[in-house]
Amino acid sequence: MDTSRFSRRNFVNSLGTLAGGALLSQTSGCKQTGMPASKETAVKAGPADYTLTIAVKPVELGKDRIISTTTYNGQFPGPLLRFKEGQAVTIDINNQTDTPEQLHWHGQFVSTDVDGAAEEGTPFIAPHGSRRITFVPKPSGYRFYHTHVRAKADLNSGQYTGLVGPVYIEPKSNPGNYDREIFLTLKEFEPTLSRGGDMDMDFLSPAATVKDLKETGEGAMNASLAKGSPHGFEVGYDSFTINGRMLGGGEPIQVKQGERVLFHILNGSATEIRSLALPGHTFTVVAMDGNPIPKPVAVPGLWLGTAERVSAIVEMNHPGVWIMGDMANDDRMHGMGIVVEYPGQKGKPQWIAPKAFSWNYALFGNSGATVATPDQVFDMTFAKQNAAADGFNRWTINDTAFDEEHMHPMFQLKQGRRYRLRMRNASDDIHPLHLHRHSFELTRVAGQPTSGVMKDVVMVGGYQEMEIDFVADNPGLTLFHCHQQLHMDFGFMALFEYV
Ligand SMILES: [Cu+2]
Repeated sequence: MDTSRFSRRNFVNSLGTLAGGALLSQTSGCKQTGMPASKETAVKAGPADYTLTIAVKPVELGKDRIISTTTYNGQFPGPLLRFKEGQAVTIDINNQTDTPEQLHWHGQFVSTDVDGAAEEGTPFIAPHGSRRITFVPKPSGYRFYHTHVRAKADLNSGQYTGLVGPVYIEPKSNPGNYDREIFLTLKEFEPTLSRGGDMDMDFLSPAATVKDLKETGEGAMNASLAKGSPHGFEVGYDSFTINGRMLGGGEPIQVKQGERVLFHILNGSATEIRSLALPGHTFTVVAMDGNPIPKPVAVPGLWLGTAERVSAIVEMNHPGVWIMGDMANDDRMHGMGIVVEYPGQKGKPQWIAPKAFSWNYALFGNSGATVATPDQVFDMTFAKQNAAADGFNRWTINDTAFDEEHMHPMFQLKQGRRYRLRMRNASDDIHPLHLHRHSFELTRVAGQPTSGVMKDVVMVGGYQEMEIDFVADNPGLTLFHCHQQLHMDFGFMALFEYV
């Protein structure tokens, strides 16, 4: 341990307490990172608006179930940060761990200096160091923050830990027709590596696959297996939680008959796709990834890829004691659920599976609507090299795996132009693709045209295609990657640069 730094920090901390924090902020804000203040907003002196401290702490997932993991402020999920759209915030981020950290402001239009991705040039928060950032939160809606380091084979790192927390940016006006809001973060703990095959998930609609993608993907996989290679590593989990509590291990959600509850649901998983249903109730989706959809749509349940958010209103009109939980029985029985209880109702919480339904993003958009013609189309083909990276699958975009030697920007943007990404998935896995610092519009889902759904993560089905458009309106290096931690860590990333 670097004792000189340790003692200097202690000294500074005690001075900061005595002198009202002004000296502390000057010291910790710039010195340790060697970086100037954020270009978009001057870093203010004095106490920060928020402090987030990254440290390993015990987390109680349920009765007699305490684990140790890295957290924000000693809790899981990290504290709900409620910002006001357009009103600058100053945040101190302290890293009390032995490894460098990155804190990513997922879904916000911020500068590369604060976005929280080393690939874009955001400075690391040094081990036992801190960093002060100031930025203007935008756009309004449901966002989140999470660690953005590559974990690779270390399942005590990256988003396998508890480093996930919700953000809500209050719009300037809020016409919400609901009685109360409840934030739910879905997250697994106690990860382990396995050689198991992929989970068979066929919930996406349209289901049509593309012949040449399937031939390419299956050809590559069969060739690898024929050479005697096992399947690449996957990650499984021992415990499943909603807001850090396994089913039955936390307080039930108490609701009143007739109440309209707006649920803000985040899939905070490192690797898994989640689903959610509440027996006898429907979800009226009003926003996806925090962005209002063209019109509310009622569905029997929800599906969320890693990092996706859904905001949905549930009208409480079916009294009882219910389990709101994942439709996967095994995951729900290992904790992925929360009890919803009406007043005066007794008995064991009940689960009833909803009728089978599929998840079609186009259902939430405008059908038959035309979108603006893009200035340029980028073709992207995603492929898997089975078990090619020390037993892990290696992932490529247009035959290039992103790593320390291949960080060169793959795509060039001109400010103000509209671009289309034509994403083609030559693997059988579903990939939740994420674009940093911008949002995009879904324009074609597995061949079906749509418009009006603005997102920052979208699932692309196995051997399927998806088209998304975005406007290059936030200059600076921009990271694009699969949000599945195992995929992003082993090559599934690319950079856009503004030229
Ligand atoms: Cu992926």
